[in-house]
Amino acid sequence: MSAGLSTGRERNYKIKMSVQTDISGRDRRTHPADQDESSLKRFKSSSLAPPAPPAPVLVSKDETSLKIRISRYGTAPGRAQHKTLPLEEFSHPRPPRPGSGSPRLSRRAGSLDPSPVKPELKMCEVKLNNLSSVKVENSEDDVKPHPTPILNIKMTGSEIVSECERVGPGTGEISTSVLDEGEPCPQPKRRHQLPKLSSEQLLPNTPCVHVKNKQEAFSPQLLEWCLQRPITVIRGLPQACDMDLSLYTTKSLVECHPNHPVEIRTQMEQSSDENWDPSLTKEVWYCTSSRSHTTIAKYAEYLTTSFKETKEKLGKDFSFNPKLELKSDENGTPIRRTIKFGTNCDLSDEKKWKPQIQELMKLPCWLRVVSAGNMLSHIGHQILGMNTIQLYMKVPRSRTPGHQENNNFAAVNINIGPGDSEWFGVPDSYWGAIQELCEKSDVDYLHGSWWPKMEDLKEAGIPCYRFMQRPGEVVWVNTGCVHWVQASGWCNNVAWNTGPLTYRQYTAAIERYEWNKSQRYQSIVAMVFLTWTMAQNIRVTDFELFHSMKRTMMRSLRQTVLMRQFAIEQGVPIRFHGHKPNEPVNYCMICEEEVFNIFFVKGNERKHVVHCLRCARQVSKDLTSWICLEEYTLEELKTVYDNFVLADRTVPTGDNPLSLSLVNNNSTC
Ligand SMILES: O=C(O)CCC(=O)C(=O)O
Ligand SMILES: [Fe+2]
Ligand SMILES: [Zn+2]
Repeated sequence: MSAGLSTGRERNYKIKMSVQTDISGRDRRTHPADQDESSLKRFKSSSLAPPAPPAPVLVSKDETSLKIRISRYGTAPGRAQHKTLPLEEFSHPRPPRPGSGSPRLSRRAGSLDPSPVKPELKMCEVKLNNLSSVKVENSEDDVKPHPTPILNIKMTGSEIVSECERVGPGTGEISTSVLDEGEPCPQPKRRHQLPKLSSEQLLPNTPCVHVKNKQEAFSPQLLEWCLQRPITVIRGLPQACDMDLSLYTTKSLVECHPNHPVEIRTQMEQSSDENWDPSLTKEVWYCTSSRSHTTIAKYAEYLTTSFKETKEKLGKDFSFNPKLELKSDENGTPIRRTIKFGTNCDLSDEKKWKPQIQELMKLPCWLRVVSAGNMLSHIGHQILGMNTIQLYMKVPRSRTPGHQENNNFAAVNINIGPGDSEWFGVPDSYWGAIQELCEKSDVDYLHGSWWPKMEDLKEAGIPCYRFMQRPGEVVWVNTGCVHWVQASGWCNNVAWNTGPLTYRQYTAAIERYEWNKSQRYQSIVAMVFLTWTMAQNIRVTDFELFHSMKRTMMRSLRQTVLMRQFAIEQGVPIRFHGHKPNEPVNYCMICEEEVFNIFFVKGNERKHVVHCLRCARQVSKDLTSWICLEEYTLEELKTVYDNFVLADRTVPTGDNPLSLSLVNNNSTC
């Protein structure tokens, strides 16, 4: 399976990383591209299943069969993003509550010069949520709960199967949680559960690293630095890696594929310190925008017009980051224009965007779109914008509302220029506090689009990094960091996600996976499927990561046995469906939860609509007229489960200073 996979070896140069913010005198060095053997163009997906017999037509919500990086504007993720929505689509603001959210009529000057990046570095403590117990899986009937199998990860696959068969599925309410038995879904931390911060700590200096040469770029210290901080600006990286960023300029993109589609968000032009409601009478958290579509060439025309107009208007005061004139009418109501943001432009097609994709291979492997040490490279299919490149084309004031990445994965973003982008970032541990504020501000944290008000954050004691990303600068968004971005000038940005093979990243993704289920929000990264494929591809030396992955697999094996058994008890036929390599993951059409291995379709329908057991039972409790489909045999799953063992740290695996888990060379299946 893992032919061609090699150890994710990092070069262990003994250098001291220089840390500074001065970018003057940045020179272009011409080092040859450093080929890292751990980087692969494409990983094969799971070979768990043998070739499948002719399969029925499966219908899932995502007709493109591709998961899509979340659109930041309140469209549910994973849905086709090529439909035009009605104008003035409000992004899930909560219905107003009586007496709440008194309109703020004060118009503030709206600072045009956001806080500059301070030259000093500040160590930032990254805290993981200590998740409190709240939710207990509820049972529909008021009867004595059916006993649960007593399992632990030291048991063999066969022992787990026997124990599950011994206990049986009971009434069919089978937990799909991948957490420990009875462990409640992790709840977001409220602000009062976190320590008080000084006013200095509320506006911390942004971690910033200046990479001066290739050695520094490829040093393990740079990775270590980034993994230890919520967000980092990396300066000088494209130059150090001899990258040609002109491949991503509007001019080059138009020359390559003028008719390539771009999603447009029509927004109100406003300063990054304000967020007006559409009537411009009060400042709010929810963001309003409407969606439409165009092509790269047409957006480029719009960009050119916007650029020329500003140049004419500003004359000698023109800059690539033009100041916004904060005008208001005779009643004091602000006057704001509308602008168009070219967003979520998909550069995944390897034939179409070969030079653009290849150029990014010059980056250190942990920053690449595809690499052996990136969890998202093991899923075996494309998740648009996550394990493929996404392009943003911006005019001044284009806005990406607040969010965490799908399933809390990390992100890499390069500003191509010529203008700057202004970033705001809040450490992962405060996401619950932001969610609390979203709620107070009548907008849904997960489903809605929102732009936090700095004053509200300060008042709530939420720390926020604020900085400029200049052309050629890379922003590393670490696991779970909440962020929002506004262009100060005309600029393009390219971005993608990565999943460093660490316990922290894995558990953050799993916790969000469970939280998403509790919020009926689709997890774009199918964590159960990913865990099974990673178990085949990766040698895990970190005990905590191993333990968590093994637990996910154990829980998933448990579900398979109990669901199968329930189907058998109900007289439901079980058919082997298989899962072809590189085939995307199935999601329940109703609740949008990942269905790994076992799912249900109506026997009498020509097009088979994927249902999870819970949703199938909602249609008929005893599963009358349903068919159970299975993607892997129990034998296959047991083998993968048993073969996944904690790898020996003492076995030489190349330089791995951070004890990141390494990619397996062995073929296990
Ligand atoms: O450049 C932008 O506006 C998008 C930023 C973002 O959210 C990301 O790259 O993760
Ligand atoms: Fe993002
Ligand atoms: Zn369902």
